[in-house]
Amino acid sequence: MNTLRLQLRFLVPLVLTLIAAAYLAVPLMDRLTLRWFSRDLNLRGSLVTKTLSDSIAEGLQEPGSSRMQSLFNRVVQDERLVGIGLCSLDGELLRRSPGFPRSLTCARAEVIGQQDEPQIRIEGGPAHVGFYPVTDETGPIAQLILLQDLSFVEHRSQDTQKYLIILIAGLGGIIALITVVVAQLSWRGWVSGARALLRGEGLISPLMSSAAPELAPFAADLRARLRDLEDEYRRSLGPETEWNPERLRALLRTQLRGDQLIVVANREPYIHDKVGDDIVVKRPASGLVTAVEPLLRACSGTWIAHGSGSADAEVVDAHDRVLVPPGKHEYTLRRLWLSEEEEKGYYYGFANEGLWPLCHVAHVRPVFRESDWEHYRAVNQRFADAVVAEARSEDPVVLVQDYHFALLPAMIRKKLPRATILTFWHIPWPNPESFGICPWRQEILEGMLGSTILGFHTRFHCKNFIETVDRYLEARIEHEHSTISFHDDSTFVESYPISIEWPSEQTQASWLPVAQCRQNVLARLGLPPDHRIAIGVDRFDYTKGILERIHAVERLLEKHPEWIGQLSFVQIAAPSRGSLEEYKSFQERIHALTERVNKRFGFEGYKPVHLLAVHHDQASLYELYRAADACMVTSLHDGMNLVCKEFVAARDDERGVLILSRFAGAAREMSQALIVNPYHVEETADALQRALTMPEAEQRERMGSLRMTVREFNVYRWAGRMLTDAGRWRLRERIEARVQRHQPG
Ligand code: ADQ
Repeated sequence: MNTLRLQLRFLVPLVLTLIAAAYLAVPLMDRLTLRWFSRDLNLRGSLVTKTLSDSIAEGLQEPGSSRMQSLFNRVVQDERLVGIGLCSLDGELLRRSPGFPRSLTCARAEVIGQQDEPQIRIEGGPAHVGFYPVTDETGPIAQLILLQDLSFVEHRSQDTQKYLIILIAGLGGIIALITVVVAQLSWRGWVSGARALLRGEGLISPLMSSAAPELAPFAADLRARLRDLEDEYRRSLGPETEWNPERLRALLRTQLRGDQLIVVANREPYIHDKVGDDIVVKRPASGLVTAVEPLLRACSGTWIAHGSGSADAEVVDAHDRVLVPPGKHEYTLRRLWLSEEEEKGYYYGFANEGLWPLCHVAHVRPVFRESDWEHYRAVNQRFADAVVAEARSEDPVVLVQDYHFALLPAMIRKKLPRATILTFWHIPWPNPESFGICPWRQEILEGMLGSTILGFHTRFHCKNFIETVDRYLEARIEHEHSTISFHDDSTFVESYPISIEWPSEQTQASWLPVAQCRQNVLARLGLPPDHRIAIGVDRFDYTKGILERIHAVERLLEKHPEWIGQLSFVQIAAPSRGSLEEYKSFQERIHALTERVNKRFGFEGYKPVHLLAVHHDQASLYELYRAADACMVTSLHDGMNLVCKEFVAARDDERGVLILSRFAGAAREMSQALIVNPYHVEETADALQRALTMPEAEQRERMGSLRMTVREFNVYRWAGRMLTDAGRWRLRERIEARVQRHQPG
């Protein structure tokens, strides 16, 4: 509508101007053409006069003869010559042809003949008046008046007018069309610019691009102002939006009326290991555990997981249950034992050699083996049986976690049709073409559609999933409600961006000051006190972009040799899936690369890259986060990534810079980080340079804003949104069941 109004505002004056131009141009054209034709007719007249001169001279010798008259009669047979008259030198009209007006005297013809537009109107229309001397060898002997038809000029002028108007109208039409197209395009450009601006990228990203480097300071300033406004807005919303354990508990009490909560995840939140004669408790390095544990601690319930610790079996009761966290006993951990064969086929095989690379498009080829699939199916069934055994009612709320359990939802639904099953897929979902290579794609989709609610980190993954179902199953999809109906069940597909638990005041109070953390970390690594450090914290996995990160550090040292001896990159890599060939060779490549870079730029007492491939406890992880100048998260593909959120949570001093891959789900929320394409080593190296030289005020500004985002969009909000949706769903089901009960017949 707005574009239309804008275009009309431009087009109406344009059309009016063209009409006015046509009105002015037509008479001008008429006069111009008339002059051209007059000049031609004069030439023609002179020629005719010259041709007739001899005959006229002879005629004048014989005044009584009729030769002159018959000559004139012949001459006017030319359709253009409408009259001819002969004047004596003293201005007397001696002869005239038929059609020559009586009123035209020689004197008048002479005056008219000298004008710019020598014409008179006679019976047949306008006529050109030419007045020419007739000469012989003695000099002028008479004057000849030639009247030539001018009506053809009028006809031509009318034709010219017609063509001119058509031309102007055509021209107007073309200009209008171009205007409309240009206006549409530029309007769309502005609209998308404005939309992007509202998303926080805005006109800034194009401005920040290399296309307009001179505008970069302006864009940075604009971005800073926008951030201020955004922060101000968030602050004004304040505690209204805060999600915490109390609110989650209240939600369970009110919306879910204290219904039983069962979590199914492959990984257990606490591992009991035998070290010598002692049993030690370990927390696994897992994003899923980091996210789901606070939920169960807040709401109690049962966590069913594979018992993988060497002393796990020693601490459980007769029903394979143990209360956790150790010493606090806030919820139940139910362990399920897997044989080596089962673990190999279901966990390492189908889940981690098949589904993991299938969903992460990170250029590692998925492997699908029939035997792995069989184990995957069987283990899923065993977990489903465990859920049924743990359920105290026929409608518990079951939270199924991750790609290890794609078949579980439908298996639970079969035994507990009234259960509310929330499945959360912690890794990306690929596009239908990529997913299509899985030989059991249909079974997997059908299994997942046993869920009441199916959650992904981002809308993009939801869209991919819905499109995959659309491609491979006969299901009804309601796009506007994001719902898939398959057989008699329907599944609500929604994005729930996962997060971490925001550290409590008590936890924050337990942290050492940042300066102390720096000192401890530097001392541990044998580095001088003013040394700068960048860090990476990951499971040792090929999707995390560790290789690309070390290449970027190497490139930085090449481009800015002033950092050699001043900067070290510390990579903490928790051992992961090391028995798989792909992981083994990847980890070897990282070790080799580290060695090469250290050889190239290191010297006695200085290593540019410190690779610590060991598991760290939470306290030492946070100490490292607090000690770092920059944290590099360069995943090649990541559902969300929690390390970046932990880094931000650890920085209560509002310093330190986050470098974040655009291929991590977290990049959608954390736009104040330095966002990079990890495949572009140069770009990542430049971002690292920018991070290391970033003024403190900018660090504070960026970190302050990031902290507010992570604090607000915390893991309780993630769980709360899912459970609220589940509560609404259950209420609807109950009402529907009641209505059906009261229906006659
Ligand atoms: P992960 O692939 O495991 O999670 P991520 O989200 O980064 O990835 O979580 C890793 C967790 O392990 C973090 O809590 C981190 O602190 C911890 N960790 C890493 N290295 C460690 C080390 N050396 N010692 C101890 N702990 C370490 C999957 C998906 C992610 C998604 C999460 C949650 O791949 O995209 O964010 O699930 O949904």
